[in-house]
Amino acid sequence: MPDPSTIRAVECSPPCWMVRLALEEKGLDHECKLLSFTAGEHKSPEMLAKNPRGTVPVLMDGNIVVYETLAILDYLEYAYPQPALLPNTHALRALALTRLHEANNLKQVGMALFSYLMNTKAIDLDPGEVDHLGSFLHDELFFWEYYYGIGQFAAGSTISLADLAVFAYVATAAHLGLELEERYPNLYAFCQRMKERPSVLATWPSVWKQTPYSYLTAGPE
Ligand SMILES: N[C@@H](CCC(=O)N[C@@H](CS)C(=O)NCC(=O)O)C(=O)O
Repeated sequence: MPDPSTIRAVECSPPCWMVRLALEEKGLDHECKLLSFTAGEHKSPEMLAKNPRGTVPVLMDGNIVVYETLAILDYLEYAYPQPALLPNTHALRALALTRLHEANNLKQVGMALFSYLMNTKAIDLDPGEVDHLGSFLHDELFFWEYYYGIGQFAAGSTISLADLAVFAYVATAAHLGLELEERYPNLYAFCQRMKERPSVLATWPSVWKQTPYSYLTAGPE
């Protein structure tokens, strides 16, 4: 890549995290500009000119601007095919793409819960609402626990874009107190493997405390 690409992201955002993971996994020289959500930097005139929806992540690669997480991942895989983050056999690619897009279900339930926890002051948190939103997450994790019992990664024995997406959501939930080890041993093992990867070490949210929160610790039975 002649000029390093730039990504505009916010920390602790799973969609931003998975794009950063893809850039790291591909070994692409890039600059990550972290924006402040609370200061509304993602809706600045400069950002809205790049993405009128004002969402992050946004990737700039030379004159090329890409937003929408899945579009960015697709673009990176096409523009920088090595190392591949999608398998090259038809069957495994089909599986990896299915899992990648299927992870939107995880996004839906995860983001509803994460947004509630992030946007509600601790004193106003309604445990019933946390349990309610958490129950949708648990229903969804059931699928992923099963998938990660089949293979080391979402599509066979090699990491793919699907794994980056799943990891970003599951690791965020774990940071909020989701207990993986007993209830979701396959997902736990997957996350442990991921945590050893240089891409994860390089992008682990700097603002995350050492000890996870306990919001999700007592999940519904
Ligand atoms: N469809 C977008 C959504 C990404 C997204 O939800 N980004 C959040 C941060 S986690 C955001 O920018 N929220 C600000 C907003 O919606 O105004 C994508 O996949 O890139």
